[in-house]
Amino acid sequence: MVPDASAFVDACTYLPDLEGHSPEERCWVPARDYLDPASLPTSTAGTQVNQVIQRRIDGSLNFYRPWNQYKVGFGNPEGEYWLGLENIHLLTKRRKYELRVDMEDFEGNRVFAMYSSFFLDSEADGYKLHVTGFTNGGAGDSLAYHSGLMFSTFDKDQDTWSDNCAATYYGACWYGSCHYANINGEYLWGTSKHYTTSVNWNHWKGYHYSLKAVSIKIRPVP
Ligand SMILES: [Ca+2]
Repeated sequence: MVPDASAFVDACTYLPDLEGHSPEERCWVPARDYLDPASLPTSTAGTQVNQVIQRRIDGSLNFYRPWNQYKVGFGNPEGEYWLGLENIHLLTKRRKYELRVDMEDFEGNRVFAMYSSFFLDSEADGYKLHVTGFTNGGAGDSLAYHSGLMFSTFDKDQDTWSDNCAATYYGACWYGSCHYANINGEYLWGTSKHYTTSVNWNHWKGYHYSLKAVSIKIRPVP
């Protein structure tokens, strides 16, 4: 499903529409370049294209992973992928970024949520999430709740619940008590009897639906 990079990197632009596969849906950046925002590919329009920081497309990769892997990243930039909390923090502390979450269900519907401002605090501050400026692309805002919360994995509980959200809901996220978005949850292929444990974006498909695809991209803004 993911085409080769040379075919689209130069044409990759930021299209806030829902008609078919948008170019940025397929955009990627070599992992070795992630620490240098200046090395991000540039579109023909002269703007830097999106950096993919998270992508689920087919359930081929296990996302139930410990803290040290969420910190440094895992997967393949051309497929299922997590860039890594430290990398994301370093990118977003150097300059301003906007964030876009694209998602798709198993019926072929595609929606997105956009945020005009995004950054993560340092590890010492729990890689706390900061998003503001929501724009609705049909997905609804399932991330606002998570803004201001620290990141948790099953082996590092930094949520605001007396129990462990990551272990209970099989994910890793900026949990509170616990989530509206479980984008790193268990990949369960659509409607499921399981509640809140799968790849959920509650404001669009609820807690009983595991998305077919979800990706999070960030792009520098002036
Ligand atoms: Ca807890």
